[in-house]
Amino acid sequence: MVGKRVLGILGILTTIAGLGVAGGASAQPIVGVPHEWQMDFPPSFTPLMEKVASLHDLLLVLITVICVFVLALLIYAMWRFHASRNATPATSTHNTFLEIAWTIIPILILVVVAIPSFRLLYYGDKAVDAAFTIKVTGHQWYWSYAYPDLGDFTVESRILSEADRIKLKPNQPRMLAVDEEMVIPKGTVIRIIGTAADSMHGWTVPGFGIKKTVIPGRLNEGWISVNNEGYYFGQCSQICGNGHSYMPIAVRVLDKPEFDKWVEQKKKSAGLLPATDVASATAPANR
Ligand SMILES: [Cu+2]
Repeated sequence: MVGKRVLGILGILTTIAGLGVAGGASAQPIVGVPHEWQMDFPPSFTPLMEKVASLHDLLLVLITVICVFVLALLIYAMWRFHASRNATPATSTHNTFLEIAWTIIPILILVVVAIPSFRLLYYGDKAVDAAFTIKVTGHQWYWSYAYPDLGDFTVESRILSEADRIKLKPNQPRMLAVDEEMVIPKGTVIRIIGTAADSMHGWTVPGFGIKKTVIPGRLNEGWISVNNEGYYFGQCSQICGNGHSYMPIAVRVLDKPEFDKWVEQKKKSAGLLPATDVASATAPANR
């Protein structure tokens, strides 16, 4: 047990050392990645996840108070009404005050839970004033990301090949690194619409507070707005077949000028811009 814990601590130290190297090697540090011995939620990288975490904290307090109260009542009843202490039991069967109280108080607790829950559901449901839309499509077994508002190019994102997975670079977490990430600008509200090409998949990035089940023939909406640059990771969360564990989600967050450059490059390689005329890349997309 102690040996295991020491190994775990060593693992964390190695991860931290790895992050240092990654930070030096690329402009975007790895921030959204799980680590060994992690407890609790991942840190919140979007306003939505901040709200998810704070609702969780409220519920944790409520549920703890309720459990402690019920346990105390049980222990008290076992002690107070034990046969040795209470040889002749009372015959009363009703207590109007208690019956009203134990009906009304749980109703009030449920209302206290329901109000922030619904608020959070609607907050995460639809993007307000999104800068642009990314259409996420789940395939067996990879993700594709279309940017219809930015020239309609598509990025296909696959897990690293088996050969590359054996020799991971410092900024490539195992089973999470992909050949090409979804790229977004930081601090920008982005509408995510999700669908699937074959079976159901789940587009889930825990630190973003988003978990969209994507379904063939349907469009599901959500949104993200990531505050800081970096690499963030998630995994398909809907059992979708034998490649389920081989379709991680990787998101690279850039600052706005870098992102614009990336978009220009993508448009150019998709044949949406004349290859020689890079200056025209700044012109609005012809749609
Ligand atoms: Cu899947």
